[in-house]
Amino acid sequence: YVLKDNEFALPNLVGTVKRALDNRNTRILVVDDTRTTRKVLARMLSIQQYVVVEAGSGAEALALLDAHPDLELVVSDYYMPDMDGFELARKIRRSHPNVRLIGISSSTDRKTSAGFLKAGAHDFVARPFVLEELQCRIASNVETLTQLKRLQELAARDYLTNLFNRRHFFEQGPALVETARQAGLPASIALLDIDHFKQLNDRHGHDGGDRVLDAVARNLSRLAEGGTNLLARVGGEEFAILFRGADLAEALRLSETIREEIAREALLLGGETLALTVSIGVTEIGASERLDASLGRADQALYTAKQAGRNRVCA
Ligand code: GH3
Ligand code: MG
Ligand code: MG
Ligand code: MG
Repeated sequence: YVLKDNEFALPNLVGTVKRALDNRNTRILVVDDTRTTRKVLARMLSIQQYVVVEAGSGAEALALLDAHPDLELVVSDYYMPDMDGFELARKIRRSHPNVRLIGISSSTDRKTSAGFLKAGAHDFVARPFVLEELQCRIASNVETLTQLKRLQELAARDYLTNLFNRRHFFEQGPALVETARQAGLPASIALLDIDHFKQLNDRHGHDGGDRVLDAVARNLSRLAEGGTNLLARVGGEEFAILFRGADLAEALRLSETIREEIAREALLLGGETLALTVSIGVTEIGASERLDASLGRADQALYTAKQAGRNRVCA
């Protein structure tokens, strides 16, 4: 199949295609044992500004997907010597469930497209390639990827503060603790609760309280969100920080700094300067301990801090 240069002129794009072209940073993996086919596809796709990576076999494709989590879309041939497209599709669906997969089928053989769909592919493109069909099928899959990412982001965030929410904390926390363990490092949790928040709500209304929560969240992001920490709003006016690589002593030091910074910050609300303080309970996460058990212990330490007069850090 020989592509003439004028075939690359973009037709009048509407809807899906147009939107997907706004998401051109999508990385596409093209898998085909025939170099010529790979090059034709790669050229058609890179003309549309997608970033294209090529693999000459199923094994190479799987290795590339393992090494590059930013590869989100795979276009795969069927006939390949070591591992055919169906087997590759099944393997990708098992090992990389978020990757979109498009099979290449010959337009004279409908069984290949059916086989790809049965093996878990999301779509297929027929050969010989027709530029507009390829564009549209790629574009609609890219759009699905974009929407999924948007939904995942929404599901992980708290609407008021835009911090990670409790669900995300419990979904991602255990894996973060595990990476610390594998590196031989400790991990700790701090549970932070705003002092006398009810009074603040009573005095300034629920909206005022919300603004204070947002301000505290922004402060915490600045103080505690970083490469090795996981910060989340885990309750109404409760926030949790998972410190990776910090033992109890280190987590106590970090929490004390956070407490001081928040107490120092002057918050202006309804023409009034608020003296806002927080209490923090800290605990080190035990080996192979469940995250909710660690958080429960941090909650007990928080209770101790409240009993001892608030605006303090306890273990
Ligand atoms: P303590 O020092 O013992 O923590 O006292 P407190 O008044 O902060 O007591 P508590 O933690 O039990 O009160 C939490 C209050 O936070 C109760 C609830 O009405 C309020 N709250 C929870 N979520 C929100 C929210 O999203 N917005 C606002 N404005 N208030 C909230
Ligand atoms: Mg082939
Ligand atoms: Mg509370
Ligand atoms: Mg409170």
